[in-house]
Formats: sequence, structure tokens, C-alpha cells
Amino acid sequence: MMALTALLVSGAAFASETTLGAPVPWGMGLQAAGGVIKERIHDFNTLVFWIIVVITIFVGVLLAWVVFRYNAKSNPVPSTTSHHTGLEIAWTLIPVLILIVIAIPSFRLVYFEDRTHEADLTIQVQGRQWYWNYAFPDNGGFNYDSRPVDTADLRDGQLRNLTVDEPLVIPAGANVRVITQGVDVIHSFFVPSLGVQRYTIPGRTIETWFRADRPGTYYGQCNQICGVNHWFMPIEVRAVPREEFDRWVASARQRFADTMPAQGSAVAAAPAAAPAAAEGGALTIAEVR
Ligand SMILES: [Cu+2]
Repeated sequence: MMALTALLVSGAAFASETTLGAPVPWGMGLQAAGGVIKERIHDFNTLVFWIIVVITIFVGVLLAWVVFRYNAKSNPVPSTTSHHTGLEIAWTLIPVLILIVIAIPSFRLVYFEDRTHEADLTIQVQGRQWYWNYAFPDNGGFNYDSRPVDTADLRDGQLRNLTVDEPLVIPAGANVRVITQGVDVIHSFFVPSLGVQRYTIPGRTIETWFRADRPGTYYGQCNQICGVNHWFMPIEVRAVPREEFDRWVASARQRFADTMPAQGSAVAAAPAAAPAAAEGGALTIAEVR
């Protein structure tokens, strides 16, 4: 039901083929999955949820039975049993088995989320007080800042405290390796609908990955209290088809050319072919908004 609501909301606000990874009013479950990691998180969550339901019902029934059957009125002469070997083995072994049933998929998921061995693309994420900086080392090394849009400046379809001026654009379906770095204090790169979360810690470089299997817009926020504007440090990931991503890269290489390390002719030559594509790329991004 929750997933259905999320789907309806996303269908209303965005084109039908895009997914919306964002909080929804009265949402109580996990956000809709935009990729494989979040799907596995959903599966694991469902498994643990039903284990909890069964245990809660079992303990509730047991408690009610003891209260009604063995209260002082119904059971004036209490049993003097102090040990029951069979029972003690059971209430030790069964919880151990339950924990094993939870632990195996849990560890599998932790290691799956941890890093990818087949990255199609590497991006570098820096949390800063109070905005994000994204770098594309595979695409010329340009980088840019991503800052939130003030509520007063929001346009139609933009989300309060979530929409940013320069989203993180990635190709849909690609394994994106994320390298996080800290600059000032600890921040945390967190996009719930893509199932990705990593600290950005000064003096450290940490790796993780994510994949958006469907084109769409996925929102997140800094997830580590990092100062007075921590609440206003949103993340907007836009997953687009490969061709659109390539157009965006061409445009970004021009717009953020001053941030690219000088690497001789390879970098300098690339923008020559780009102007037309660059405009197209920028237009497409604007259209989606
Ligand atoms: Cu932060």
C-alpha cells in the first residue's frame, strides 16, 4: 500500500518513466527503491519485520495466558518447579537459530552494499559546511558545488529543502563507485531510495557504491549533524539515460572547465566538439526540472 502511494505520488509529479525517491506525506515504510541495493534492503526489512511480528504475537499470547490462567485466584497453589531442562534448551536454541536466520542475509547485504567490483563510473563526493561538492575524475576531472534552493525561489515541482541548484547527474543502470572525502567536519552522504550512505571524514577517503536502475530523481540529505546548517544540506541525484548523461558531461566540462586539472591536449581538445551538445544537455536538464 505504501509502495502504491509512493508510485502514485511519483507518477503525478514526474513523467511516467521516472522514479521519485523522496519522502511522501504520511509515509511510514521505507522509500520506494530506485535500485538494486534498496531492493535488497526492502527484502531484508520484510524478513526481519515478519520475524518480529511472529515473536510479538507469540510473547503477547504467552503473557495473556499466564495472566489469566496463573493468577492467584485461578491458581491458588502455585507450582514449585524451578528447572526444566527441555524448556531451557529450547529457549536458548530457538533464539540462536532466529539470530542466525537474520545474520546470514544481514552480512550478505552489508558486504553487497560496501563496494562494487565492477564500477562503470567513479565520482568523488565531498561534504562541506554546508553544501556538497561532486567531482567526475573519469570525465576530465571537473567538479562543482551543489547547493540547496531557498524555499522562496522554488519553482513548480521542486521540493522544499530537497531541491538543489546543481544535482548529481549519473547514468541510470551504471554502477557508480563513490569516493567520499571530508574537508571540514564529518558529514554523511545519504540517499535512502538508492540505499547508499557513507560518512565523509576529514583526512580519510572512503569507498562505497550505488546504482539507480531506473531513471529518476532521488533525494537525500546530510545524515551526520555537522553544524548550524546541517538541516539544509540536501542531495539530489538525477539518474538519466546514458546519452543524456553524455550530453550533460559535455556541458558540465564547459561550465566547470576552470575546475579541471590541466592535462594537456586531451582535456583541452574535448570541448571543441561540445557546444551544440552542451546546449542540448543543459536544456534537457532544465526540461526535466
Ligand atoms: Cu553535513
